[in-house]
Amino acid sequence: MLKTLENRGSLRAMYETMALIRTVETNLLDLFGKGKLRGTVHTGIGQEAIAAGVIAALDLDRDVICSNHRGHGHYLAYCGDAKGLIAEVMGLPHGVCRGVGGSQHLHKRNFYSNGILGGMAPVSVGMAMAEKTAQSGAVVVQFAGDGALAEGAFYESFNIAALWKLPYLLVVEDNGYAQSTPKALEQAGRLADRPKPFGIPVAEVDGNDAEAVHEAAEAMIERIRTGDGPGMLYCTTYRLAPHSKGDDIRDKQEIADAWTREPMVRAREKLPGEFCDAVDQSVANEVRDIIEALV
Ligand SMILES: Cc1ncc(C[n+]2csc(CCOP(=O)(O)OP(=O)(O)O)c2C)c(N)n1
Ligand SMILES: [Mg+2]
Repeated sequence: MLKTLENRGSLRAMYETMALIRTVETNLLDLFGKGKLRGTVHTGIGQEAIAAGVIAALDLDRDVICSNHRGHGHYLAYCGDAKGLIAEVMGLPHGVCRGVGGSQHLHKRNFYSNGILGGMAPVSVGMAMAEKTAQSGAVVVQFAGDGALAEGAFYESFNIAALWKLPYLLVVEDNGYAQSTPKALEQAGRLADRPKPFGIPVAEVDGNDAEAVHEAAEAMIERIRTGDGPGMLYCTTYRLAPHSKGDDIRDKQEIADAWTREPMVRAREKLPGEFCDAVDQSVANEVRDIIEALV
């Protein structure tokens, strides 16, 4: 499944990844509606280009990923394990964490997720310190939302990561909201400027453009891997689905507009239609078969 193409950073390969994420998460929402999931789900529908673009720039044999409550896309981009994820969210014993971790507590090889906002910042920086000490050459990548940047733990983590030149990349997925609170009601100043007083470089990118995300992530990771210290990749995007399920009070026109510039539409503008249709169909079949076997 997935990664049939050698160049993980090609738009075609990233489209495959995005299609897998979109299909799995759309099906998870459906399964939730049917009462088949254990606990809640937060989907990254509309934010897939960030997972696809960043993770295609990592060395999957050694780099470490620390994800958050909206982490299914990061997980799928990392390992493509749709069956392990779906079973996990259903609370089944053949889930990747035996059905005990659920949607927000995924772990496989070098992938870890946790739902406490900001909680993974000191953990990620500690892991980066361990990798530096071991001289492994690995980079630790943390994903966090715009709302999470209100947590003070980030600023202590920035300080240590910069002071000790740790191989830590924070990828911010700014979807403009923390649950139902728009960014402007929660955050003073520009979030992309937050790491600058620590001397941490920031790259700002259109988070719905998989190629742009990938290019910026590659440059940032290459620099961090040389031992030059941490960085932030600030991606602007939009969450197309509700925060978790039936809790959406955003303007309906705003959501409709966002569907016209979401990452898969954007990728399709540059790819042959037959290629995209074939990927969509193959992923739909694969996910349908997985679910039929689990339900
Ligand atoms: C410390 C903490 N406080 C509150 C919550 C509840 N909570 C879960 S997601 C969320 C909003 C997060 O917004 P953001 O960081 O922008 O991520 P997004 O959901 O938009 O991807 C909140 C308040 C939490 N998980 N952890
Ligand atoms: Mg947000």
